[in-house]
Amino acid sequence: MADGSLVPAVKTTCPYCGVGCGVSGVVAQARSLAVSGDVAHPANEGRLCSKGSTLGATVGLEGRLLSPMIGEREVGWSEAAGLVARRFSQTIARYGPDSVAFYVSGQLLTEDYYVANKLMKGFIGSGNIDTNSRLCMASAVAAHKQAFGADLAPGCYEDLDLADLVVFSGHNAAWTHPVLFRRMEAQRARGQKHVAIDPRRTDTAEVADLHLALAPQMDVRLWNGLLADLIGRGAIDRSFIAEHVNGFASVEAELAQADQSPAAVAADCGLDLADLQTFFQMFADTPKTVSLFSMGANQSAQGVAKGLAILNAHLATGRIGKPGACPFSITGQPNAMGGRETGGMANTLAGHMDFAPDDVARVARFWGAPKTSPKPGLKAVDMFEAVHDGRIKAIWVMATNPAVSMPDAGRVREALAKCPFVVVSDCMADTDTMAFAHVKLPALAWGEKDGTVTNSERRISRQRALFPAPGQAKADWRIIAEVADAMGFGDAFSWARPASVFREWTRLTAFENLSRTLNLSGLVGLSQADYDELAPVQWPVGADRLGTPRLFTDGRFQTPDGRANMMPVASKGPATACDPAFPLSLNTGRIRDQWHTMTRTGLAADLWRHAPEPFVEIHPEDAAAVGVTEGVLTRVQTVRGEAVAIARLTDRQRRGGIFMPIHWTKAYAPSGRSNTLIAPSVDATSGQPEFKHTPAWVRAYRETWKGFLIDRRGFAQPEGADLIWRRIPQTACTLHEFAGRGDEDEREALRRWIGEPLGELLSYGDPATGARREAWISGDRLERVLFVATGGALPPREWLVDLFEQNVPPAARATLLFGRPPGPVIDRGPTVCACLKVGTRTIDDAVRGGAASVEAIGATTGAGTNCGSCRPEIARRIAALNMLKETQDAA
Ligand SMILES: Nc1nc2c(c(=O)[nH]1)N[C@H]1C(S)=C(S)[C@@H](COP(=O)(O)OP(=O)(O)OC[C@H]3O[C@@H](n4cnc5c(=O)[nH]c(N)nc54)[C@H](O)[C@@H]3O)O[C@H]1N2
Ligand SMILES: Nc1nc2c(c(=O)[nH]1)N[C@H]1C(S)=C(S)[C@@H](COP(=O)(O)OP(=O)(O)OC[C@H]3O[C@@H](n4cnc5c(=O)[nH]c(N)nc54)[C@H](O)[C@@H]3O)O[C@H]1N2
Ligand code: SF4
Ligand SMILES: [Mo]
Repeated sequence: MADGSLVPAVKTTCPYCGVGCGVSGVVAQARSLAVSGDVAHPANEGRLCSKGSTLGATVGLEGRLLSPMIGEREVGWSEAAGLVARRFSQTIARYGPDSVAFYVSGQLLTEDYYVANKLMKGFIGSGNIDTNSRLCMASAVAAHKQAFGADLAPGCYEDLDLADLVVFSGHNAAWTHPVLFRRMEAQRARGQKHVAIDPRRTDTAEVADLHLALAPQMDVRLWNGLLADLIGRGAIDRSFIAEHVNGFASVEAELAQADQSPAAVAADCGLDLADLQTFFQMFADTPKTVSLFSMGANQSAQGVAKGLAILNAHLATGRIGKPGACPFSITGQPNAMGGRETGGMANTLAGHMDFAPDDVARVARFWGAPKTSPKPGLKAVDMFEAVHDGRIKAIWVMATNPAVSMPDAGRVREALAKCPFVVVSDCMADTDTMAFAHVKLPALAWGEKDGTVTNSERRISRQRALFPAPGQAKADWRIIAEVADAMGFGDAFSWARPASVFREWTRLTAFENLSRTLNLSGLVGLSQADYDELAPVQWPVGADRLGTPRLFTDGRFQTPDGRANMMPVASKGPATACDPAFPLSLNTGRIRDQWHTMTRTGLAADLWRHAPEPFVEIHPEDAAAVGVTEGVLTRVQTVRGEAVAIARLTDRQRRGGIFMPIHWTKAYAPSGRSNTLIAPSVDATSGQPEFKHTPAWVRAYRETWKGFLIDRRGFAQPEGADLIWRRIPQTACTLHEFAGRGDEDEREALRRWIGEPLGELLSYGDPATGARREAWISGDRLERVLFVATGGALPPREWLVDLFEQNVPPAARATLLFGRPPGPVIDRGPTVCACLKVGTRTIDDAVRGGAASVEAIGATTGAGTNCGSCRPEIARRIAALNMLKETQDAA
């Protein structure tokens, strides 16, 4: 409020990861927002990570799509929705319902998801709606269905507090679920033990009690070996198996097909025998064990088998449905769960119903939709293949960026470019996928949307609007309903508000429900006020509306006989083996401070400082073998394509493996995109791609010149130029790093492309080498700095970047072209703590000043005291500096 009195906080939910933290937001003026963690939300009890804490920096209207567009023409909603409806209807009339598709996202709200699914499966009559959860959760879903009879996540976050042992399987929780990780870290004080199973020594693995750096894709071998060992020791729960589990004998028979001795298992997994035995012993000794599994398990051509192998170990030991004991598939996106509930996947119907004839008939009855699809549709990879070969002629993409995030992204781009009709709904105007859209539909963003999401522990929370809808943007569910109306299905899509959609959805979960665990009967008929006030609650929700924290407490599962299934699984290793041409296993995943394709976290300058450029991590010995050194631009090639990234040499990487982050796009680093490299090998059951392994090779890029440009505006890579280009947003300017292999003409073309800004030019050039330095100043405001070199080092960028935030002091003019301040050089080093903006130098100084623990660093510098996701990195710096000191002292 203008008079400065207290503005009421709005409680909502973070739009990023599946932890589902409660956020309390206070809107100051127009689009300015202060956020803090909601202390009353059970998922986070007031904590937020670096991404959640910087939400306020992402709610401006810069870069938003604010009006529907047909081609490059802004149009009204009726024209846009009318065209989408007409083209979809015509395509269906001519080629049948399976000639169209929706590709949706775990970042839609449950209400959006429900409406999209109702339109495609119920009224268009095709199963062709799939979601980016196919790239994320599909393997866990399939494993849950086989073992439990339905896609049911057994545990809850309280189990993570109560556990005595937590196993992280392919899960870098310290970076990807930081608030939960912090919660578990707190339990270590009372003795909770952590084991990380990951080929890389991630920040999660680094601080764990035990790290098993297994060879890529060997998880099934490891978990089968564990189960065999448990059976051998008599450490399984025979009475639980007798009462509640089918299939134990067939699993035992399958185990007998291979040598399960710890020595054989350790050898195949590339592990130290003693480490493996330590793990087996810890698991055997600890009834309260939670096994978290994430993308290192799911994103595999044997992702379902990996999940089942983990579930088998828990079923055989009866460690499920008990406080502190469960297998726990952790979800990535804020509403991955909601999508699974409402039938966002091509192979399920809404409300955890499948394509069994009875289910189809029931859903059709409920919807009054006799055309309801009787069969599943195409899964994501097959769906884009069908777009490529012309079977699908119209596709509508909502809240996901497949031109970046799908495997073999080059082929997906080809498919989109060929597709006769592409519709994209997004809140941002210039995503890589938007570039292919014939019709662009402006969606509400986080902070404007209103509805529900379900987190990893089945907890339904409200996302609430903080701002009014900007421009013409509309809620996703409403956009879909308007198109449905224009297609002639209006009666079934006539909700007035999200609460009306939610009520219909809850009624469906309860409809003729004799055995489905997913039942929201207690929320049926919620009034608008109740919906507005809805407190976070875990499904199933009965009449008392208290919800259900833990499933299977009575040992009953959702199978016909109420017993869980242990399923025999055999280890297969990677889908494609490495060979002399492609000797390295390319693994991909997330960095700490960015969210996926960076359309939103990319708006917060602070989130760029931890890892500003695409990189490839390589073991020093593998790098040495091909002449790649620390910090050089490096080509990474697979049979699918090539990318160029900065080499980071580290022994945290296994020999024979390399790692690239997934986040870079055409918008930020066209040649740094990981997914042009990824082969689309999928799990035969789940259809989930093997994102964690593609055979690859690396070589130095060997640029002939390089440079950087700091400008008030951001520049995309010059059209047609064969440069390695990175655009790195800063607080008051954009830093661009580039390199090329061409000659003077290439450098001149770049200068022409960027043009000349306003102001006075200070410059230095050396025609002999082609080196060039320019600074443009208007008044005492710095407009641009351009440095180009054909050899030698370039100065640090930090001081120059900082100058854009202030006036250029007269003394600085003299040293601008050296890139150095007149006085001592500022060098904060890369950011370690994004929340408190603390860099490596500050931390190193504190260590040298005597701070000997993560806590002491926190007390002196503030680093690590907010979300804590940098704590492992701080611990590593302390250890490294202490080691250095010891060696120096000894010498
Ligand atoms: N900062 C941040 N957090 C996020 C996201 C983000 O974009 N940024 N995205 C969210 C989403 S949607 C998701 S799905 C989650 C994902 O969360 P995580 O699954 O934790 O993230 P990833 O980095 O994809 O992969 C996890 C680990 O799997 C390991 N791995 C690779 N191959 C294997 C293998 O064969 N076996 C085993 N055991 N491990 C292997 C990788 O080395 C990697 O460290 O994160 C969520 N949280
Ligand atoms: N190599 C490799 N590839 C991977 C992975 C990997 O580990 N390795 N991980 C995979 C996984 S687990 C995931 S989840 C995917 C994620 O990949 P994507 O889903 O493609 O990534 P996002 O950047 O989250 O895309 C979300 C898009 O929706 C927009 N958006 C945000 N909110 C809304 C909204 O409310 N409405 C609408 N209409 N639009 C909105 C955003 O601006 C953005 O363009 O990537 C997958 N790809
Ligand atoms: S852990 Fe971070 S990204 Fe995930 S929900 Fe919480 S604040 Fe958001
Ligand atoms: Mo994900």
